[in-house]
Amino acid sequence: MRRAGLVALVACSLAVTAGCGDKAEEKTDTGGQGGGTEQVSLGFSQVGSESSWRVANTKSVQDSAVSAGIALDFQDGKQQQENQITAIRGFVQKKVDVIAFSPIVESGWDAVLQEAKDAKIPVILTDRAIDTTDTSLYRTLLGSDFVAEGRKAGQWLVDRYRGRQDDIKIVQIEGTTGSAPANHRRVGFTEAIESYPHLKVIDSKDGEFTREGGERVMKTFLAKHKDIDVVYAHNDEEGLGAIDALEAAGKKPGEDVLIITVDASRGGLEALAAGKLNFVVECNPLLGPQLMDLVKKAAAGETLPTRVVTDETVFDQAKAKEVLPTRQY
Ligand code: GYE
Repeated sequence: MRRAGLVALVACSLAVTAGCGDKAEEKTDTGGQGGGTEQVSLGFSQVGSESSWRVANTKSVQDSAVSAGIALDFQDGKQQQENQITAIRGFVQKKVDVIAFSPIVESGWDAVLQEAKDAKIPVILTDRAIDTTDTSLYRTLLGSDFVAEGRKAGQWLVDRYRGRQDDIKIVQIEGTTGSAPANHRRVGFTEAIESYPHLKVIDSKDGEFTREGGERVMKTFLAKHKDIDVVYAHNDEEGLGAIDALEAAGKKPGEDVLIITVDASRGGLEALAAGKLNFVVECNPLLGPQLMDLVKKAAAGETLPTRVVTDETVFDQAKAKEVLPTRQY
């Protein structure tokens, strides 16, 4: 039985409450940190735990649910879309008040989201977008602008090699194939460099957003291509994996080969401060507090903005050293 329902049942048996059993009366007053509002139940399906970004995101969602007084049903998708679909179906059966999820890939969600819509449960996308023609299947998308992140990475490269005429050979380690951040970070980067024909992407491969994936892909690039100048990795873990592969091949990451990554997690910023990465674009995982606000509004039947974009910056070595002592993740 879902938690809100269980709490309501206990409340009903303890007090004579007019209307117990009503859909609206099923919820109960949480008091305390919930600020006296009725307890809302949230089903949340996470991608997995592939990166420190993801771990920080999970913690942010869980901590914020506690402080917002929201009953969270957290399900780990373990990198599989089928697991996420099963979780969402489960949320519909449990009749949670709101469903939120971070879709591992962009396509293939229409059928299950239609089930949520039929059950009148509002859906909030967090972190990653979906590809659908029916935007009524979700209420809002909270998260970063991945195209902008890709552009920032590309722009840094344009500035770094301004005035150079010789070919600069770039390899790209992409995030999970079919995911919004991989698709959009590739598009933004390509857009930023496309008017500079000497900036050449000579190879691009999926590193699954993991350190092992980044290392494996970088090894194949090193075996295949001579004189790689730049690595553009779609997240810090893949960049750290590329560092491992370069060092194993006797090369100096950050000097012999420049590396750009996205996320700005502690591990990424440490490698940047140590001069092994050269530029890191920030992607903020601490979406929990904003998500809980949206959840409460959705549960109250309020209209949500269709898109909520998070504020983000970029880091060079000096800035990494400056923020590291207080970095939360
Ligand atoms: O950049 C990466 C994670 O979807 C923004 O997923 C997120 C990405 C993040 O695995 O580290």
